[in-house]
Amino acid sequence: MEKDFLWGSATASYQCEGAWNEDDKALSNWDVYLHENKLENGDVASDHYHRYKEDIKQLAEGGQNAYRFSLSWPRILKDREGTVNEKGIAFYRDLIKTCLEHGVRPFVTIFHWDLPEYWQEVGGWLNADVCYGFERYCEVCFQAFGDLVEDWVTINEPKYFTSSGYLIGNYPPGHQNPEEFIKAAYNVMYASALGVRAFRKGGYKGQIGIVHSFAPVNGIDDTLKTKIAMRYADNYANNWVLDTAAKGEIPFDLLCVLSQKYDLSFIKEEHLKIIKENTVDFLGLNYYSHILVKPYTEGETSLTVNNTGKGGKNTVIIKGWFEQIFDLPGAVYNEWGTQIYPKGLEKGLLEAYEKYHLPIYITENGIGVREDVSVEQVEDDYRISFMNDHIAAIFNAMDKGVEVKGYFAWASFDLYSWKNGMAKRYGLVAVDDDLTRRPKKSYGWYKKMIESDGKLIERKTWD
Ligand code: BGP
Repeated sequence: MEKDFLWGSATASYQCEGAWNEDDKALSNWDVYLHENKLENGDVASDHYHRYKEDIKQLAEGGQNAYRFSLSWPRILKDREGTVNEKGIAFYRDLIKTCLEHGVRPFVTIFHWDLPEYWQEVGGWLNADVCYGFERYCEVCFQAFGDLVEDWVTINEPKYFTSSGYLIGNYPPGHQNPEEFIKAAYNVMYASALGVRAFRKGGYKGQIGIVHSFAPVNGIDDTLKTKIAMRYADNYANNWVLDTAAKGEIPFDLLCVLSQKYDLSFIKEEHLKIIKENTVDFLGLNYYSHILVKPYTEGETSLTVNNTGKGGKNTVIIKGWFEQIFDLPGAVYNEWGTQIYPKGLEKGLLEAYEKYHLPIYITENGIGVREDVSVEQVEDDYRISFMNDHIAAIFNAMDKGVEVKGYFAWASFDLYSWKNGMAKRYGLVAVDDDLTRRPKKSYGWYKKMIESDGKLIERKTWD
């Protein structure tokens, strides 16, 4: 492996920090949404806010040389005017310094979904003012941490949180409105470009990228009809984020189709110019699964998500565009209906690199499982085999020339899974109900694998 290859793991502020109302933190949209709906929340989560030193030490002892985490916007800025909360800055500076003291590279996501409620109140991502609020927030982060951090991510998974919040309706603000989804999605990509512009203008050291919920698209056959369905699915799932961030171009065929049905007058020439001029340095790809599609047959658009882990698949049918399909012979799923499909990662990496020619980090990869964490050690052989096979897929892609520069397991330790709560565990380290940390078997395996410089990976090929 290259000497500077990053082997790490990842978390996100809302999912692990807790301390939701401490040290002058403002409310986030997730605080309010989960409280109002009386749902399991991240008030305490993994209590990382108070235990980050222990967590980072453990991560370093696990042989990892990078930690991907996110900054909480409402912890850093108190209001829409952008008043800085010095306590928030002090917290993250200390967290970052702790990383550096342990030889761990801080890989910082500026926004991982916890929007300040003061922005949600005025329309959230439907209000273009939020884009400029985000720009200001980025400037504050670069100024406060730019001397210590060299790897920046503007936004985590634009596709996933905007479709969940504005189309499917299972994330805040809980709307189901295609027009809103399109507008929010556009504003998020514009905001990301403004963040990149602020980084370049300030002349900060290092690199800046975006993280995408990468869902490579496969088709059931090679017919033209299926290929058209695949293009629709790719535009829906991937291209509007990746093309826009990497090439500075919103897919033109997507705009053509959308403009027939929706008013796109919120798209302004001056924004497009900023998007074009401020593309990213690298792509962060979160990989959980692929999507298999067939041509659209009948029925209304329908999107379902399994947030219970009790049966049911995450299904997308978009009227006139495509239908996602499941249950081909031999397919294996986790309890939340996500197919386990490492082959999709190899193929997806080849496709993404061919299209964008940018360095790639796998910024998340992992498996969510119900686990009894009261035991001395969780024997998570399924996680070891999941990670082995996905890393093998990455190695295959690298052998074929794809420039992958790092891998982050999701997650560093157990944390709150959006809408699934603590029932769906991803950590390399178990976090018990009393918040005690106990490394799982996978933590030790990952350490040995990193120490072996990847040689411990059992290599695989797929037909
Ligand atoms: C990604 C998010 C993460 C994380 C992960 C697992 O989409 O970036 O924040 O939650 O998915 O998803 P979930 O917790 O819904 O199973």
